Amino acid sequence: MQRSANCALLAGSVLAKGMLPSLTQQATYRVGFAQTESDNPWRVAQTASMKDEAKRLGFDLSYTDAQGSTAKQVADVRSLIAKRVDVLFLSPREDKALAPVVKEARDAGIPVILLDRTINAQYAVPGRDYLTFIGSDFVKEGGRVATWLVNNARGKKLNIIELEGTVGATPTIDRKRGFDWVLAQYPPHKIVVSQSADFSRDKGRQLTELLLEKYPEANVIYAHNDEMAIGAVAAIEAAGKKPGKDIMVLSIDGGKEAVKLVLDGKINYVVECNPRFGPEAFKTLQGYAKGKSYGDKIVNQDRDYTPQTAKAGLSSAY
Ligand code: GYE
Repeated sequence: MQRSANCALLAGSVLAKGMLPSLTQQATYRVGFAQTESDNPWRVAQTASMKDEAKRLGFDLSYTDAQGSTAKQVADVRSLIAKRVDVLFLSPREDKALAPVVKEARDAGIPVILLDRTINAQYAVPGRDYLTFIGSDFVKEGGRVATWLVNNARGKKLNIIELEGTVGATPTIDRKRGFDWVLAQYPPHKIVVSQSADFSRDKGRQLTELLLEKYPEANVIYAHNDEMAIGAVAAIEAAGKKPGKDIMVLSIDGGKEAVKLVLDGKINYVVECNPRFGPEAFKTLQGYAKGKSYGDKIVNQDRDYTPQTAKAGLSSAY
């Protein structure tokens, strides 16, 4: 980690350029949080966790909501830079498109911590352009779903529809990579089609409706998040079939609604992706100010929900 010395004095100066800005220890901080959208329970839970922790610590949090628009998120980050926040938390909607503003923040002397989605190292480098990434191991999440699925195929040949998340978002890229890699080792199971439904419930429902018609042999839906899986359950029912039985449904996130659907037998398996980032995010901020070093990422540990464990996990699901 390259840290520019005494960044409060150097902020925005030529010397600070290209290096990770340092952070002085203060009783309170002005913190920016650039969120991607707020139209689903995962985002709502994440924002609440960030706001609650800021409040508990008495830090001033400036929050922006990009409403599902990458262009708006770029503008939001620039507005937080203009506000001269001390630290910026960013959940980058896409990886490449957000890299330039991460570097603009760094050059303005503001350390950036990436939350829940990261930026690939070819576009922005941890320890130089931003401090670190806090989030789940998405490749592992996809791999866990595929492993559970092949172990529970019950002699059936699996023909899978994969509902991908937002194009260009790191969880989409990695959840696909992890799942596809494991599945490729278990022929004759296969993915019949893989398309984006943008992490959205409604798009998940519409796309499933279309794809079930086009691929009547499909007997599994693997959705990159709960929202799309819940949309898929509705589409399967509308087609007169039984979700969880005629067509297996698997997803990632682990919100209450999806965990309840596991209990109802309509979703077969969910890998958790915990949205409660507040405590770890602010702990990292304070640790950095104290001079602690951080690696490229801080990986959240996530549970899973099977028909056997869903009941016990429901009350603590977000
Ligand atoms: O799975 C999804 C959300 O970036 C890890 O984004 C996050 C994902 C999460 O919209 O539901």
